[in-house]
Formats: sequence, C-alpha cells, structure tokens
Amino acid sequence: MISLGSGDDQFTIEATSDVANPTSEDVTLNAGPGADTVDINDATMTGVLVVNGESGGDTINMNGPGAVSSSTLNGDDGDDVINLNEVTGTVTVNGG
Ligand SMILES: [Ca+2]
Ligand SMILES: [Ca+2]
Repeated sequence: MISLGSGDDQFTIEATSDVANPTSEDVTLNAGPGADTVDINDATMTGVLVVNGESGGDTINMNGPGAVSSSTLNGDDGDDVINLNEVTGTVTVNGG
C-alpha cells in the first residue's frame, strides 16, 4: 500500500521496460488530502489495483493497462476528474 501525504501530489504508475514480469502484488494507492494527479500509464500488473483519491479535487488518468484483472478508481470527496483513455480488464469508477 502506498500513501501520499497532504498537498498536491503527482504520482505515476508505470512499468519500466527492464521489468520482465510486472508485479503480481495487489497495489492500493491512497492519494491523501489535496488535489492530486495520478497517471496510470502502462502498469500491466496482474494483481488488483485500487486508487483512492481521498479528499480534494483529484485527477486520475488511466492511459494504458493498469491491472489486467481488476482496477478500482475512487475519486472520494471533492470535485474529481477521472479520465479513461484506455481500459483493460474490469475497471470500476466511483466518483465519491
Ligand atoms: Ca486527494
Ligand atoms: Ca477526491
């Protein structure tokens, strides 16, 4: 589990090219208070991905495969923007 602190954070979830086998661990990202930006670019993880924007007006961009099986994107409190540019597997979006 990854927790970001208060303030406006920027976080990118992306597999690097030298990783042969993306993580099979379940990943939960808690963005914390503030207007956070989370970019999910090409993680292709085989575990379950959960992104919690928590409070603040957050932006979550899914630009490529997140979790192959199941991804959940929770905006939580605030005016959140969730952009689904590419969807792989089951993606659940909760505006909060
Ligand atoms: Ca937030
Ligand atoms: Ca939010």
